[in-house]
Amino acid sequence: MACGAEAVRWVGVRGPDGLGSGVSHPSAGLSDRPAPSRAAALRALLAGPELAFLMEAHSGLSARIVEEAGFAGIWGSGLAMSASLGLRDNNEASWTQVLEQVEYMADATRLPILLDGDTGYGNFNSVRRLVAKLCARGVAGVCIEDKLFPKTNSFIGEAQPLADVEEFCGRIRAAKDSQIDDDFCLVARTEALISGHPMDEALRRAEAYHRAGADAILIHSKQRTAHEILGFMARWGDRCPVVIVPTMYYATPTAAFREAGISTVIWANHLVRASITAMRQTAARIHGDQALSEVEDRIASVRDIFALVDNDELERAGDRYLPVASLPAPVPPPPAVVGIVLAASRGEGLGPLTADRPKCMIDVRGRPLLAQLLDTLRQGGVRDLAVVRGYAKAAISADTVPADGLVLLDNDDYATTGEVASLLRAEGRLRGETVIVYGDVLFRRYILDALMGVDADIVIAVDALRQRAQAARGAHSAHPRDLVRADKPFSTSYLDDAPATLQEIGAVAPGLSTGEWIGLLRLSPHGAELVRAELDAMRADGSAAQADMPALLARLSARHPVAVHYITGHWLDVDTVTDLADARNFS
Ligand code: SPV
Ligand code: MG
Repeated sequence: MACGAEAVRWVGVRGPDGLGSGVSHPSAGLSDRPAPSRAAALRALLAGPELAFLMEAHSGLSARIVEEAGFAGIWGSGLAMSASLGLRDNNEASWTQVLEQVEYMADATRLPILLDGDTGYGNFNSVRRLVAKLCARGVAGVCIEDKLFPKTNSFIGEAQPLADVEEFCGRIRAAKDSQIDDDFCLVARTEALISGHPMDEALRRAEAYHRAGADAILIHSKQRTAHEILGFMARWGDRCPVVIVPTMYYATPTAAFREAGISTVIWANHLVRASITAMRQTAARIHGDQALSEVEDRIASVRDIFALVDNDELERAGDRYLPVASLPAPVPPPPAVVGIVLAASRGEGLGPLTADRPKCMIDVRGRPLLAQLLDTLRQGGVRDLAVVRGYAKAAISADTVPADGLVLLDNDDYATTGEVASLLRAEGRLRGETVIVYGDVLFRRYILDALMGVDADIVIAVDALRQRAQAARGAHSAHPRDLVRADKPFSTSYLDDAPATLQEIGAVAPGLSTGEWIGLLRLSPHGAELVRAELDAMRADGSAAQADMPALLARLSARHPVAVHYITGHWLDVDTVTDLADARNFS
């Protein structure tokens, strides 16, 4: 029987034989040809002509992320798995605890997993039990190292004692005799170089392990360059596949490994290390702020968690297995929120930076501003997105911004028309809940979330502090046309939660302005109808071609309440080089 011959991902569900070979999804019919076992997949990676890569994972979730990234196989790192349990890489977790951990990983992905089996957790007998259990749990292979139980991580201390060669060969033979799947892979790792022995000893051991039946040799080194590894390869040739772990010689170009004829590179601990950095930063920020708003759009969403653990599958399974009467009435998904991004203008204030692209395509920290804006909109649930292009329109394309269902519309008269003319290009999309935004604006996602929650047909986001902040910096107000006067100013009072309504927008008289519109507005389905009607009226009276968005909002507010949602910073637009410098510091 093959280990883990799943055709589809299964979520902790065993086949009828209880050995993980079954297909959990009944829709995969009996006539479906079984996919090759995961052990066969690992064997193909190890023995194949191309340089292969295994990425570290230490949990079901990280295993999913490795698969999502496109890797073909997983390294079940002893260091990362023990660290994720808060334990040391000294066999503090028992081998059955490791088995449970790797089982979660196997359940969470379809990828072959090479488990770091340390020394095999004892002698030949513990290796036999380990290999049989790994096969039963759909794990594709195991790597054992020629050290003594309990092990110590290779990067701690010097001259760790090695196992006797003959005794270690017995562990290898015991492993190969215990595998249930012919393709199960045993990788024998020699620590000879790590322990300070000469290359001849490393080669002697590798040869002995190869003869004992190892499917591949892992040659480990803790040097800062790959000279030991390349020296080993020069003498080893192609006796059998060689696996390496370039944690210490990380600066070596991957091409050098390819040229040396190495079979497989293990990126051994980089996800657990990345998660430590991310968790530390997030914890420190929340602790310091005693609030969440700064971190919300820098971390994965709750919806992302649901997707990673495949909540949809559970829903589909409920449809199959629950009695119909007990099923909750299906809730239709909410209609997608429409997003219209007005990105037609060049941005004269940016001079040569916009010679070949509109200002929304200027790089801010390595990504065009518009790409970041689209990400924020999508994360906020605005999915049905259209961008109205104009100046240097070829610069905005599916190659340069995240396309995912994006519609590109053109205002080819951008040089002689205003923003309302651009909005008219997207008029047909003004149906249902709609967000309209300038293409050169970046804002934190919580601002969009808050706008979506305002109970009004038309609501605009207004910064109550920007003018004050600019005055304090000695800067003039960059956007007199976006100044706003509402019927009440921003208030920090807990008790003052009455909504504010727009009275005037444009060049508001000095001293009367209560804030600055940030270029972001949200419409309810009825609000979208009101805007369509106003656009019709503007077309009829001839003002549509030249009008800017504040002019449209001024007209709307004369007939309908336009709610003002005050914010205090956490946004940027890019009109000048100073704005751009600010944007580049906006993370
Ligand atoms: C592991 O990832 O646990 C390894 C590789 O064994 S190393 O830490 O380099 O020894
Ligand atoms: Mg290890």
